[in-house]
Amino acid sequence: MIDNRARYSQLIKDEAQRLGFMQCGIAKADFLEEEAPRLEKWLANNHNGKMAYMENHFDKRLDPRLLVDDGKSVISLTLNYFSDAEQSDPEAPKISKYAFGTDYHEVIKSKLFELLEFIREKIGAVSGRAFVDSAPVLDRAWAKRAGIGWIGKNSNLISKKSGSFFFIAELIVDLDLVYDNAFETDHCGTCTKCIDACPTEAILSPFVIDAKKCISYLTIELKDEIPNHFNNKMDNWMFGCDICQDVCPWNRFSVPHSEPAFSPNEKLLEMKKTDWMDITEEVFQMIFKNSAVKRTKFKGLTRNIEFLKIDKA
Ligand code: B12
Ligand code: SF4
Ligand code: SF4
Repeated sequence: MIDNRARYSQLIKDEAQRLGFMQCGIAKADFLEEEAPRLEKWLANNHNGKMAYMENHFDKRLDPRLLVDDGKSVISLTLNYFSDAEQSDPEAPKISKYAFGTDYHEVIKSKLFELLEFIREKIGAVSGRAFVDSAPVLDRAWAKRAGIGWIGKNSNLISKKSGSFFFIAELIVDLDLVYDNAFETDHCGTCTKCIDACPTEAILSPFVIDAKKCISYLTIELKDEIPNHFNNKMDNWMFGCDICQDVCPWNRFSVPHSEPAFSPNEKLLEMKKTDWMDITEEVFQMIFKNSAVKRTKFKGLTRNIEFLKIDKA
């Protein structure tokens, strides 16, 4: 019998590239032994804060075979979101690059479904599921296993070719494929730029983030008031934070994405500080129509903007 695994793996990688994914690697679906005690400790220390969903499905998060019956392979995919566009007013409250355009969940899901459909068409009756971000899957651990990059001290997955401004997604399938070598080397070396630059000291030690202190958590995930002790520490971020990636030397190699759906909303880039301070729900709905920023709702974004007013006081 001819072993088709190599041919299938190549077909999948070629199609992933055609769909616009930046990198594609494949790992054997297995228990994440090294990550299990780290995740357990992270949760035990309540580094997840009020993200209760991180406590759910502990076993599934560590074993993809519990998510897809007879799952054999995890196909890891990355999609570039780097943009060199900037908000025109340097005083305007800042928004993370990843949220400039259309919500990435929508954009990536449709590409993943196309890839799964392609696999079924070319290879046969393959069972599988598509995951991006919100599922109980350790996206970065899988991308590392699939040979895409290493986990940096800021806990982001970094690729030597393209830095870290990319999303990670997976297809978990019941198909045997050829597995890439895990990325075993660390290229942070003695650098500590991300740890030194984090304004809220959220990077407790290399690789360990206390989400409760991270501006991304405070501005997006936290539904309560932002605690007062973060006054003057938010560095003018109103949605997400890019600091620990902006300072990373590996991001000198980032190139702007070519995904039309991620093109920045022009109005968003033009808004002046005063426009943000006076933003109405109507303007919010217009600018963030298909954006991930809708996640905070108008109420959440204005809470963040209000907090920055105190910040500047
Ligand atoms: C919860 C979450 C957050 C939380 C917590 C962050 C965190 N570090 O966990 C908050 C809200 C703070 C957050 C912020 C951001 N996030 Co987020 N987030 C997630 C989510 C949903 C789960 C992450 C998770 O499982 N955390 C649990 C902890 C335990 O995992 P971990 O931090 O990866 O921890 C590992 C390391 O600590 C490692 N470790 C511990 N000790 C050691 C020692 C050694 C030697 C080594 C090698 C490793 C190691 O082991 C742990 C287990 O694998 C993922 C999506 C997903 N499903 O994976 C996106 C995800 C990680 N986020 C993403 C992004 C883009 C961001 C932001 C950049 C957004 C922004 N601009 O505001 C920031 C970056 C902040 C930061 N420095 O991490 C991307 C990262 C892409 C990439 N290139 O890495 C992901 C993968 C979403 C996606 N699908 O693209 N996020
Ligand atoms: S995203 Fe910002 S607040 Fe969060 S760890 Fe990185 S630098 Fe710190
Ligand atoms: S800034 Fe330095 S330490 Fe931090 S992730 Fe980048 S290379 Fe690693």
